[in-house]
Amino acid sequence: KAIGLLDSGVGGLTVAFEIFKFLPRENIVYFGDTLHLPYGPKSLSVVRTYVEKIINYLIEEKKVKAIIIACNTATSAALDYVKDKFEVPIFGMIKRAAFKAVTLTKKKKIAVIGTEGTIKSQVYQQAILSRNTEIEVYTRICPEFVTLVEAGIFKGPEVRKIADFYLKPLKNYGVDTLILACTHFPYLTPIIADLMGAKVKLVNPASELVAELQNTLSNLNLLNSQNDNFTQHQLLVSKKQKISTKFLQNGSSFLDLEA
Ligand code: DGN
Repeated sequence: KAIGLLDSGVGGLTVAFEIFKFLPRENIVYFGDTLHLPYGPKSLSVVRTYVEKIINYLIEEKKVKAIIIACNTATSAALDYVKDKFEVPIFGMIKRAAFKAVTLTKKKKIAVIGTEGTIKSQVYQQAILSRNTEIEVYTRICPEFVTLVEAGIFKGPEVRKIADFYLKPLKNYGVDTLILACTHFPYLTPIIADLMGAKVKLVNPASELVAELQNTLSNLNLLNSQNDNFTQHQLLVSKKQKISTKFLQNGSSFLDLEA
């Protein structure tokens, strides 16, 4: 059985990438809800209905053994709502990443960059403060990052200018830890890291998630073993039921696969 992943577009592939790297025996069914992209500016209740529908589909039609909501906006909107509604374990992007940032910050100043939905939901802020109330959390909504990544533009002067606009205030606040709280953003890691400077630690929630996934699936005896047959990964999108070349190119460039 496979693990089902969902996002609004190519962002969740950054999570798939971590799974391929650390749990190479696992098969993935990836659902990009390109019909409803972007999730970021939509109301959380609307996003919740999309997420519930996709989870239903992945469980009923694809028979997945676990679900990863590979999108911070969708996690903010729906994780608490869906997690006890289905019989398979459901994972989100946020808590572990927030806790990791708490352990990393020395200056007690953490920045969180994400979509409007994620930042306004305050889920990161609450998770961080639940561990340490002395931490100052600085947030920034970066919608253009999603647009750039979906367009396959990951570097160059245009990206640098937009990134500088978003990140400068956070740098000026003196944060020493930055959470990439949108699964689209790891595509832009080189520029973000360069602009923030070597002293600022970046947290990619996907890396934290994989550790949690491994633990939970192993406890439930759901990890694939050496004897399990390897079936192919599946990539599905909702828009016109077909995958655009752009989507494939973007995904492949991140995953380092042949397009
Ligand atoms: N990748 C999604 C996230 O992590 O929040 C959001 C992208 C979007 O739909 N705006």
